[in-house]
Amino acid sequence: MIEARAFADKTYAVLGLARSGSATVEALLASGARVTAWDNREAARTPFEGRCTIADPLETDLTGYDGVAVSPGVPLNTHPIADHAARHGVPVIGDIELFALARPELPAHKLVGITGTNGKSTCVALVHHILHMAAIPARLGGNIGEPILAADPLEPKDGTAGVYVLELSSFQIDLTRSLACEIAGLTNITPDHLDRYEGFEDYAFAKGRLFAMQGSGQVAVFGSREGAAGAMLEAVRERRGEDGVILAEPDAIAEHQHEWPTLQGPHNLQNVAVAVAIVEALGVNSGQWRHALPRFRGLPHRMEIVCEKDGVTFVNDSKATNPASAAPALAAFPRDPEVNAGAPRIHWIVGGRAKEDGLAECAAHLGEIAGAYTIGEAGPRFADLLEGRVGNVERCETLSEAVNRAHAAARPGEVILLSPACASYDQFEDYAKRGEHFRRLVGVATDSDVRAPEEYAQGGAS
Ligand code: UMA
Ligand code: ADP
Repeated sequence: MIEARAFADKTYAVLGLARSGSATVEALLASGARVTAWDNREAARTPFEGRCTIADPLETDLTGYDGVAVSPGVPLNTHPIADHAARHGVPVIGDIELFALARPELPAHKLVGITGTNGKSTCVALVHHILHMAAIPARLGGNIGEPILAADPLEPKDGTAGVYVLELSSFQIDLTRSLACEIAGLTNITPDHLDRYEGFEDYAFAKGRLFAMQGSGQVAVFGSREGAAGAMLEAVRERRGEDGVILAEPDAIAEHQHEWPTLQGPHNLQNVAVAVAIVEALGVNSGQWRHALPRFRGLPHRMEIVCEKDGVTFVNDSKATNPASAAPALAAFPRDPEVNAGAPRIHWIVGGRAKEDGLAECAAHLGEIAGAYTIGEAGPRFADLLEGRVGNVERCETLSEAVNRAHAAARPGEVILLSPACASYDQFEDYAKRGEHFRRLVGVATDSDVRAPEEYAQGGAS
C-alpha cells in the first residue's frame, strides 16, 4: 500500500467505498490521516466501522477538511457533492490525485499515464508487459481495475528506476489536479460517457487535462492525428513545440504485426504503436519490444476467443461498450471465399444500455454480418436499425437467448461474436460480468478475470 507523511494529521472525506474508495481509506488511515468515509451501500461501509468516522459528507460540515476524495463512479455533473465541497472551500479530488501528492515521498520512479476512449487497457497492459520483459520494475494500476494506492511502492532494481503505468479514465482525470506524468499517452477520442459531460467537447477537454498537467521536458504521445485526438496533438504542439510531442506511427511497425497473435486488427496496431512510442521514450530498444510483443497474452473480454464448437468460433468482446470499439471487431472476420462460398461469417450479439443513438462506426461493416441478435434496452431500436441491412435480425431479450439462437443458426467457419457496442448496466453489474456470463453460456467457466499484472506475459522476463 502507498503511504505518505503528506497525509499525516490531515482530514479527508471519502465518498464511495468500492475498489478505489476502499484503497483510498486504507492508504489514508495507514498514513495517519483522519477520515470520514461514506457509501450509499451499507455493505460497503461495514468494513470501516470502528476504524474511522462513518458519515455522509453531504451531511457533514467540511470546514477545515483537506479534501473530499470521490470515487470515479460518482457522477460529479449531477451529484451535489461538488457544490457542497465548494461551499466549504474544500477541493474535490480522487485517488489518483492522492497518488500524485504522495509521489515526492516514493523511491525514484517514472510515471506513465494513458487515457483515450478505446484501447487504454490494452496499451497500459502492453507497456507494463514490455517493461516487465525488459526487466524494468513496473506497476500497473488505475482504471484497469487495480487502485494504485493499494499497490506496494516500487523499488529501483540494479539502479533502474521503476515505472508506474496508470490507465486513466476521464472521470479520474476530472478528480486530479497535479499529476505530472513523465509520459502521457492518448489512444483516440470518440463519443463516450456523454451522460457525464455537457457534450463531446467537454469530454475531450477532460482527457486533454492529462497533458495540461505535465511540466516542461515531459513527453506526450498521441495515437492518432484524426479528429479530436489530432486536434489535441496540434494544440499541445502549439503550446510546447515539437520536442517531446510524439505521434505514434502504426505504419512503421505494421510489417511485424503478423508476429503478435493477440494483437490483430487495425485498432491493435494503433495500440501497439502508442505502447512502443512510450517504451522507447523510457529507453527500451526495438530488440526488447520486438521480443515482448509476440509473448503478450491479451486481456480478458477483448476479442477473447473463448472456444470453438462444431466449427463455430465464440468470441467474447464484452468490453466493446460503444460503437467505435465494436467496429474493429466487426472488421476482424472478413468474408473468406473458402468458407461458405464467401458468405458473411459473423453472428453478432449486440445491445445493452446504449451510449449514443445508433451504431455509428459499425455501419461500415454491416456487410460482414450473417445475423444480428439484439439484446437489452437498446435491442428493439438496434433491431429496427439493422432490419434490411444485415442478413437476418433476431430480437432476443437476453444474452442466453441470443447465444442459443446464434448457435442454432451458425455454420462451420462462422463466428459468434459478443461485441455489444453498449454498456452492460441494464442487465449486468459490469462488462466483465457480462463476458463471464457469455463464457458460462458457451460452456467455458473461468475462475477469475483478475490477473496479476505479471500474468499478462506468456513467458518469463528476459
Ligand atoms: N456511490 C455512492 N453514492 C453515489 C454514487 C455512488 O455512495 O451517489 C458509491 C457506490 O455505491 C459505489 C461507489 O460509490 O460503491 C462507486 O464506485 P466506482 O463505481 O467508482 O467503483 P470502483 O470499484 O471504485 O471502480 C473505480 C472505476 N469505476 C468507474 O470509473 C465507474 C473502475 O473503472 C476502476 O477500475 C476502479 O475504480 C479502480 O481504479 C471501471 C469503469 O467502468 C472499470 N471505468 C469506466 C470505463 O472504463 O469506461 C470509466
Ligand atoms: P479501454 O480500456 O479504453 O476501454 P480496451 O483496451 O479495454 O480499451 O479495449 C476495449 C474495446 O475497444 C475492445 O472491445 C477492443 O476491441 C476495442 N479497442 C481496443 N483498442 C482500440 C482502438 N485503438 N480503437 C478502437 N477500438 C479499440
